[in-house]
Amino acid sequence: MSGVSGMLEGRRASRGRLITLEGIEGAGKSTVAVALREALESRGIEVCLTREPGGTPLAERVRALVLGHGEEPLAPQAELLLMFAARRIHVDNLIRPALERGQWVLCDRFTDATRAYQGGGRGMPADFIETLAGAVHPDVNPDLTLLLDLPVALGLSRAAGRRGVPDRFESEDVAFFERVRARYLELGRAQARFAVIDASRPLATVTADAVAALGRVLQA
Ligand code: Z5A
Repeated sequence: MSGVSGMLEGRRASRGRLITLEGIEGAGKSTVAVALREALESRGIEVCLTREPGGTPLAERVRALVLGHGEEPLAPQAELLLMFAARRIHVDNLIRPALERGQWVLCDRFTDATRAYQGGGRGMPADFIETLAGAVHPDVNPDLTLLLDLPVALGLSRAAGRRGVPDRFESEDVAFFERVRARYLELGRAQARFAVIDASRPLATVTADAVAALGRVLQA
């Protein structure tokens, strides 16, 4: 191997992986993310666990704006742009630097949430979302996406168990979450980077499947 190609190989080998968790409310993403972190760390892999919208102090401020009911209406276009504004901050200030250090990033929601919620749920055009995604994070995309899928009624009942004041999304009706779920499943069928996991089963079973799905990127 020549010097330059050897260096490039080395750089590729040391770059981390981006693993995203997706699903409707109450699917178990946050719970499963913690189990995945433990599974990766037990293999000696350094993990950065984060979430969207948010993940850095400034992006968390955008999260508060977009999830809060606030005093003024928030049009779907404004909501979409705020999601991508928060994402750009998150990618620049946390995700890309972590990947470049060789850490594996576990992200509770990423652009597939925008495709599902703002695209499927709110009806924003898919091509506009893809244009924004291409502009905001052209170089950072998931290596693996775990879609935790479950019936809407079950997700909402789990989430209701630990809810305080409902945020702007939690206040949506069942039909909204059915559209979100349907879009997630379309994405899951269309792209090989997805592992779709039946999240209606007991937590231990769901977690075991999620850890098993890591095999795809551990071997890559
Ligand atoms: N949003 C958007 O619209 N566009 C975007 O681009 C992005 C986000 C990035 C905030 O997300 C909102 O932002 C979100 C979409 C929107 N709104 N909604 N809906 P969030 O991730 O912060 O909020 P969330 O999805 O509502 O989180 P969540 O309800 O906490 O869901 P979860 O993380 O998937 O679930 P969990 O906290 O791990 O589990 C919920 C409960 O169920 C808990 O008591 C668990 O112990 C229990 N649980 C979990 N799994 C099981 C199983 N298998 N069996 C039994 N009980 C279980």
